[in-house]
Amino acid sequence: MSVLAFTARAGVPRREDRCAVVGVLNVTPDSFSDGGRYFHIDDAVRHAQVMYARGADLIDVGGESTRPGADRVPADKEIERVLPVIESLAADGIALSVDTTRAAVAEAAISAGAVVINDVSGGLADPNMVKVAAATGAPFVLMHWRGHSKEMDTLASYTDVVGEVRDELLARVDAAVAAGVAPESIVLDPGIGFAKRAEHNWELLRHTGTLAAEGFPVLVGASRKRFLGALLADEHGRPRDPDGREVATAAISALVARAGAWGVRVHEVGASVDAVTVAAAMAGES
Ligand code: PMM
Repeated sequence: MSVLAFTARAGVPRREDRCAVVGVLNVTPDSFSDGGRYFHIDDAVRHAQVMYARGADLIDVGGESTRPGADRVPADKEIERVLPVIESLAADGIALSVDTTRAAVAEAAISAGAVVINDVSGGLADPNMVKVAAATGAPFVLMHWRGHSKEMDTLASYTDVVGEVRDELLARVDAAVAAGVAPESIVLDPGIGFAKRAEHNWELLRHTGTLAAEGFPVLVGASRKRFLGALLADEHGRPRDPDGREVATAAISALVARAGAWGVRVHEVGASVDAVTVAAAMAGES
């Protein structure tokens, strides 16, 4: 069970004993690795309860797929997907974040009991998002983003990916703070796989400590992503299926935990809880 208490206006809680683990709950028919599996409320709620029991500190509920090329979902549809799940899980005392780029969805989710806003666009997609984050006082994850799913693969152009991602994220921090978001409620995320090619993802992961040195908690979401499928391709160059990327995901969880990440966002919670627990023990933290 989680030891983290996410409270509005109290900043981002940190675990003393290990890196936090955020469980992914995509209530969508089309996410890249678990699309459709938890589209029905009962399945979604049950899966979240299992992840929580396995040690998730937070469950990240999303109603719009962000896989490359995905079509957008209207806001009312997104709300319709996530709200019943959030209401049910919040009633069980489970800590929830809402994974959305829309202010209206974030606002509805927080009213329904979510305690963290996770915006993969870092406040860029919807100008009202920073205002909602400021008004609610909820911890606010700003992820590095350059454009919606349809166009993001064309935006993966960098000369210094680590420096550019850091500077673009810090610009989003400035925008959030200017709108009234407290700096202590901000979490930064390098946006693995979003407008990034494999080499960019590896470079960013290698420099997790550089982003963490900015002083904000850092969340890393590498779980089952395409670059792991490519790394683990078979002898014919066929990428490994998402379900077969779990050991690689857990390895990344251990390594970024060691490099100072605040949290990892993963599909298979148990494996990453074990991985970050090992990382903490190796570092002499637990
Ligand atoms: N990745 C996805 C969705 N939401 N949120 C954060 N903060 N960081 C991520 O890397 C991230 C995210 C896309 O992957 P999914 O299909 O596993 O949800």
